[in-house]
Amino acid sequence: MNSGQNLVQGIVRKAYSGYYYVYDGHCEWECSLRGRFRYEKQQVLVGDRVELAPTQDRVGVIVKILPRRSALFRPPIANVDQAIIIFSVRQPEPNPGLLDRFLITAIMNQIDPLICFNKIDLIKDYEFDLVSRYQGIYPVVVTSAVTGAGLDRLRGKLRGKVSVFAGPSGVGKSTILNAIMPELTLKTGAISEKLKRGKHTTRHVELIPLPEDGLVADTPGFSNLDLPDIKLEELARYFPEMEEYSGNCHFGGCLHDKEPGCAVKEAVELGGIEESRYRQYVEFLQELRGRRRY
Ligand SMILES: Nc1nc2c(ncn2[C@@H]2O[C@H](COP(=O)(O)OP(=O)(O)OP(=O)(O)O)[C@@H](O)[C@H]2O)c(=O)[nH]1
Ligand SMILES: [Zn+2]
Repeated sequence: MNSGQNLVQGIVRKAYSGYYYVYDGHCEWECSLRGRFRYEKQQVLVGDRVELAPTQDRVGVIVKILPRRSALFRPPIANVDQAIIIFSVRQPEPNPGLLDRFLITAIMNQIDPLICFNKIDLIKDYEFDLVSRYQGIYPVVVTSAVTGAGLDRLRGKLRGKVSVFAGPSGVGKSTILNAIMPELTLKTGAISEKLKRGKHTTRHVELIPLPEDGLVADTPGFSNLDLPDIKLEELARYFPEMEEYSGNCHFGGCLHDKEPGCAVKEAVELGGIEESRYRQYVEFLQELRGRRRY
């Protein structure tokens, strides 16, 4: 290969049977991998920033994977900036414990979480109590894919970033994606079909370019999520609202559980920390403790 050749930089948007589709910001290149990658067992993930050497019009060979900022393995995708964690306010009812598991998983993978409560058209009161559980801790957007409420705000949050839509099945992930890109409805419809099939075969991810800059991947719904392995004393880091207080606990290494003089528990009593979040923290603590015995 001619080393003086112009290389093109882009992001791997999808991978099918040995071919990688790389988006350079304007158009898509169908690429194979230089043999060396297979030899070195270096895996190219959707989301990877790569350099490709053009061989024909819109066809090339991936010659280099640029350093990854982050990598998720379920779904397999690299360099995600943010996870849009979508839960519906009804149908299905939201499960806050599961939402907290999604949050912890995102943070652990260096991905900024954004919570989206969808199907707001199904309830009367906009201030349903789950919003207050997260407000001020994580960005929260409230949407309805049916009425269009909140979709402009969500669109704004996706601009210029690589995002994944995550959340349980049936909360409206694909519907929102279609609603924010009306001009691509047919195409994304076809994509979600593929995604659904993907669930039963190999897991399949695809980054879809948004009309206003930014890439989004839809993922199949997860109905459960294992807590990652976290040291007990590190669990509080995944509850940012506790960090503000934990320095004032009487004991260094306080787990904010049964210890006396715990500033976190005091903040819960005084209303500085949402009690339901604290109870979830204690539940996770028990779960991680239980795991350690074996
Ligand atoms: N009332 C109401 N229904 C919605 C809304 N958004 C989606 N739905 C409906 O909810 C159902 C599930 O929507 P999907 O978009 O398939 O959900 P999903 O999260 O992609 O589900 P999976 O693909 O299983 O992960 C569909 O019948 C949608 O029409 C909404 O904002 N309001
Ligand atoms: Zn404490």
